[in-house]
Amino acid sequence: MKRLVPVLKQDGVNTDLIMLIRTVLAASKEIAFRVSQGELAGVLGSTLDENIQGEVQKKLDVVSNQLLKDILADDDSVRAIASEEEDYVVGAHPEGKYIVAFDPLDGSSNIDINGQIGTIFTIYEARDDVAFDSPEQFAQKGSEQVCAGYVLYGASTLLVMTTGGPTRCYTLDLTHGGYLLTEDEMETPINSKEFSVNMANFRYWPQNIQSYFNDILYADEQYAGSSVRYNAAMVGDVHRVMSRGGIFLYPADSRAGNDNGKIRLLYEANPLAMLVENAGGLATSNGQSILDISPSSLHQRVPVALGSKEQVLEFDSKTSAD
Ligand code: AFP
Repeated sequence: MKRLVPVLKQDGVNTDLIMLIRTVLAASKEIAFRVSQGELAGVLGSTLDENIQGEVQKKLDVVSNQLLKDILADDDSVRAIASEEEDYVVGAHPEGKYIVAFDPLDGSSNIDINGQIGTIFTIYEARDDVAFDSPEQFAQKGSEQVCAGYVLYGASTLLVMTTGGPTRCYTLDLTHGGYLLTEDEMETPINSKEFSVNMANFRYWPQNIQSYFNDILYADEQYAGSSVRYNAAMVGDVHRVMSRGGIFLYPADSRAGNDNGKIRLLYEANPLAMLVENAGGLATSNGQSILDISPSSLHQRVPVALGSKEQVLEFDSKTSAD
């Protein structure tokens, strides 16, 4: 099995970016170790704090955020850092070539039940036309990402990553501590009968989304035999969708603060959209390509539909305003 660095070299990735990816992954291995230790590492449970999203922070969220921030701030190639757990951009090295954003621990409600959780990360080239630590550094479209990936801390620890080419899957080999290539090119099936969505939000959805689900659940015979599969960790749900097909949905709803849904553009939607599309799937927001959205703020949220191409196209056509 091939190791990570030779694969990246074979993909023509430049040395600076390879080194930076290795930095991110060094932190991911520390996190994987703490996840595997669970209660023994003292990382389960909540802190008394809330993050910028108004969510209570879990201890592992805070530990993972600190690990990533510290290791990235030490890397000369990093100009600025943004994290779902930080209110503001963290400046690093004014001459650094790259900016890095991450969700240190996605799916944190799963931490205490030993469920799937993950780290999502994205890398862009730094902009020279704005201050090194300005939020404008991160106001780049998802199509500008030079690397997107996630590490899924599940039964095994998986790295799913693209540097512009195919989406590749690696497995953490605990015997030598490195990621080994286990799936050369992930391919999202073009259609399926699986739906990944929090159905309990039905009452808060606009009418077009409710009608779409009424068809699937009750009305339209072509959907007989469908299943709903939901983890409450987007990283796990998207991994399933990419592996065996399906659609992940988090629409806008009528609850306070959810007029654009819950998923953050920078830390979740953009990296996962790039991974899904480079695996042959599709990722949209209100019918528009997620990767074409011009960001308006660091912690912006967007409605999300991503996964099997035909299912996403069908969702967009059935729910479009026209
Ligand atoms: P946390 O990491 O804050 O737990 O949020 C996870 C998440 O953003 C995404 O990974 C899930 O798909 C979604 O929230 C789950 O939200 P609901 O609990 O509202 O279904």
